[in-house]
Amino acid sequence: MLDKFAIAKALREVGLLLEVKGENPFKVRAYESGARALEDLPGDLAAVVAAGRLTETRGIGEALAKKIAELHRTGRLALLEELRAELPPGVLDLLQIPDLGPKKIAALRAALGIAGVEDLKAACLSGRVRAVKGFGERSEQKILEGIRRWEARDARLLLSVALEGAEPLLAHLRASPQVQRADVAGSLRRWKETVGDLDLVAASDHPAALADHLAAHPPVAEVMARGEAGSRVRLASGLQVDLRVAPAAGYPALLHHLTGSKAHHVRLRGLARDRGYTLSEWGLVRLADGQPVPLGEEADVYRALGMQWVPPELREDQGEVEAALEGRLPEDLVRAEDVRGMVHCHTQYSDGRASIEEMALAAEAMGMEYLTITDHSPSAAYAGGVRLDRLERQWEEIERVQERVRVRLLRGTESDILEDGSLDYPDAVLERMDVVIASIHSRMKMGEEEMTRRLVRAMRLPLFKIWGHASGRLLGEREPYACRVEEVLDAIAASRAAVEVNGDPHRLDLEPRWIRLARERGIRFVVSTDAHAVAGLQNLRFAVATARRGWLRRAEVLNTLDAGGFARAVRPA
Ligand code: DGT
Ligand code: CA
Ligand code: CA
Ligand code: ZN
Repeated sequence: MLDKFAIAKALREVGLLLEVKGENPFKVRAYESGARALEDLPGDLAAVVAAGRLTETRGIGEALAKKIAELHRTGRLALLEELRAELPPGVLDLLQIPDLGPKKIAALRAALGIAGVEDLKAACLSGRVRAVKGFGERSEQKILEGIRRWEARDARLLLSVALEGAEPLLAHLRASPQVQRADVAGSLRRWKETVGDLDLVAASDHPAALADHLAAHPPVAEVMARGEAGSRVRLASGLQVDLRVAPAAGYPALLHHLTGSKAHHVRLRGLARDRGYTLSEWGLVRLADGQPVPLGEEADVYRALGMQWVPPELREDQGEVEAALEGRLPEDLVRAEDVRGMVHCHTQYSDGRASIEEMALAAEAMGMEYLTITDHSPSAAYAGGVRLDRLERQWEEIERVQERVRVRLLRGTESDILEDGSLDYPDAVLERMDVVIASIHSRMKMGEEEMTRRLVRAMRLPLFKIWGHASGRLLGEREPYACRVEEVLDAIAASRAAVEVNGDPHRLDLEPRWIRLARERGIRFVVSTDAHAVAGLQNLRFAVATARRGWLRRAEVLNTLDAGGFARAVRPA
């Protein structure tokens, strides 16, 4: 059965396809507004459909209600399937190109058989578009420019890249005397692994001056729009930034609104209505007398609705609303300041750039009590895996450096999980380590059955190990390998093992939905950096954020223990 967001998406697609076909604009718009109404529909969709009460919602008429019911019941819509059969899939992308409306698309399709953006780009580059009636050299250039912008807009950025763009911007805004407060909102504040665009919020009585101030920031390449409520700019890096401005009294509601997620908000709006309020970016308003509830902080929104404050990382409608209403949202989610040791760090012995001492001093400067030195094992030859003779030398060096630093150095390895599920290095060597991380770096394309068996076997080995970058995904580059994760988690729960939350911004692995399934099994975690240089130690914040998105509490994270406690908890033998 489809949920309301999936149904809304299908309705939008119908609207767009009808638009390309040149249908009556009112009909086209009905699908878009119907989709929006559906997304904001409070309560249980199944009940509303069953009771035939869809049409009670403004924006949903008789005809649309039928289609929603059909989608809800069958997961399909005959009309949508007809339209898809009639039009090539790429035309939806064409509609997204600025200045390219349905009429022009129809003309280009008829004259050149353009079926998608790639076709259109090629046609522009080879000068075929200018030959079509109604187009010219100038419009060809404009279309190419539009395609370039569309391509840039389509790309989602890594969390870390977005954060790098956001931090100086935020500092720039906060430096303005006309700004009382400013914060990051949107997916970045929720620490999502990728970010579509940056949302910033500022409290100020001078929105126009603030728009100028933002435009004067050197990384801003283009001002795309500006008005009383804020402005939208594009940075030279391609990152799009939405700045929204409100007077101080309206700031908490605006920050809350723009933090999202949309799904979380839909739930809160429903709750607000049940309690006699409306909640929007403009504030929380009592329906009875139209009076706004004064909000000093974002937390006041939740207080007024009779629920716990929900940390931004949890605002995804994944059960946090129910938990906050019942007061069972954990108050002790792991925080960066809880972490007492750096786990999963590489040095020059394998593919790291820093020496043992440099890593140690950097960890010490960050206030860490211990650091695990976990270079690659011999099988990872491409990454300079440490062979036995060099391992002896590394251990000697660790001993020497230990005399000069306060931070406790633990000797370990990131041992390859070999094809058959055994670990690299002989057992006798592994047993002499302080800590063993076990990761897959080879034969990642094996089938689900074989991969699951390989991992279950590795996790069941008697020595304690930490499953490293568990899913193997590289964001935007490599999908997780095929594997029945829950079966591996079952094996971990029954053996001596823990799971890593890897803070490398390309990985952020294990991802939150799997973390939650592991938690349910009582599995323990580490938050790690996978640092290959001193700078990589800063990955800790991404690991912590990802752990929080998976609802991990401090007590579930082994490297919140002191050095002695941690060493006892992870001792291999
Ligand atoms: P992104 O940019 O794709 O990584 O994800 P977000 O969550 O930053 O989304 P964005 O930038 O489109 O909008 C920022 C927030 O504004 C979003 O998290 C919630 C709110 N918002 C935007 N559009 C809607 C909407 O149509 N309905 C509701 N309820 N909230 C919205
Ligand atoms: Ca955003
Ligand atoms: Ca936005
Ligand atoms: Zn690795």
